[in-house]
Amino acid sequence: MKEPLFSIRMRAARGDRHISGAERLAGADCLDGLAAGMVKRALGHPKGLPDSISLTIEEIDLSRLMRIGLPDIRTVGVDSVAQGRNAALAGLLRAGISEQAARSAMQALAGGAAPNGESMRGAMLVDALDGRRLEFDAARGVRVSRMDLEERAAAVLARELQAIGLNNTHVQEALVLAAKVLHAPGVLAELCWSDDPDYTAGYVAAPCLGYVRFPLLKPRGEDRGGRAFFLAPGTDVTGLYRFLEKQAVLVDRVGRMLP
Ligand code: WAQ
Ligand code: MG
Ligand code: MG
Ligand code: MG
Repeated sequence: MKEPLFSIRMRAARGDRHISGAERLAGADCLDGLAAGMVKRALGHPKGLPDSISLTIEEIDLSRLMRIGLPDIRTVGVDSVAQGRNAALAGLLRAGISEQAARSAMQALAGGAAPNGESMRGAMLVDALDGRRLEFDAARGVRVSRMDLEERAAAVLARELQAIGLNNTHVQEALVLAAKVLHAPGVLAELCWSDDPDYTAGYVAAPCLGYVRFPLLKPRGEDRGGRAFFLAPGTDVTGLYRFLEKQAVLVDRVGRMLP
């Protein structure tokens, strides 16, 4: 990527309803194209037309750029939402999350984790032992940004995802986000399913599991979804926010596609 490097982020909402968000890193020559694409995406979102779209562009401090790899990817076939959620629960338990914390996070995601009963703009932070919510603002959550794929890694990933029929924006963006989250201090695991009504897949990610996808974690048509990051008890939450929101991360290698 050309220097200087910029963070470009979009967020679209209608009133207090979160519609869409996106975050990329790019050189100055790519910013106009990315901005146009983000505006188009916000205006064409299945959650409806936003009444506000914010774009933020900020230069990144390259001396502090961190380079990481993507987790390995695996898909677990499931026949129903109940089976998907049970399999995701089993994954979280294997990653060391307590059953209470895993179940209460799932319940929150299913019921709309924001105070207005809808999806949050960012992720919940959940104590991995007692299940307590630790984010500072329950509508906003923590929004992970300042991360992207390097061009060469993006090309390799697109080719490899293509080969298994998974080359879509949801998967690519979720992989990059999960990679950064798994490198965050104190995060033991992540649980996610989309808030887009036509996208039913979700995943559990953890250092010991990689990125494990489940094609059905919610019913089609459902527009409540979100993310939970499970934290080791005693994690410095302020420091975690700083890392997730501010630390620039470039993904420069892909993981394995596991059967
Ligand atoms: N930081 C924190 N939370 C976020 C972010 C972010 N950058 N982006 C989205 N979220 C939260 C927010 O609560 C959204 O409502 C929710 O996650 C869902 O976001 O392998 O598409 O972008 O097939 O709709 C996962 C499965 C797809 C991909 C996830 O999420 C696969 C997806 P979406
Ligand atoms: Mg995203
Ligand atoms: Mg997204
Ligand atoms: Mg969405």
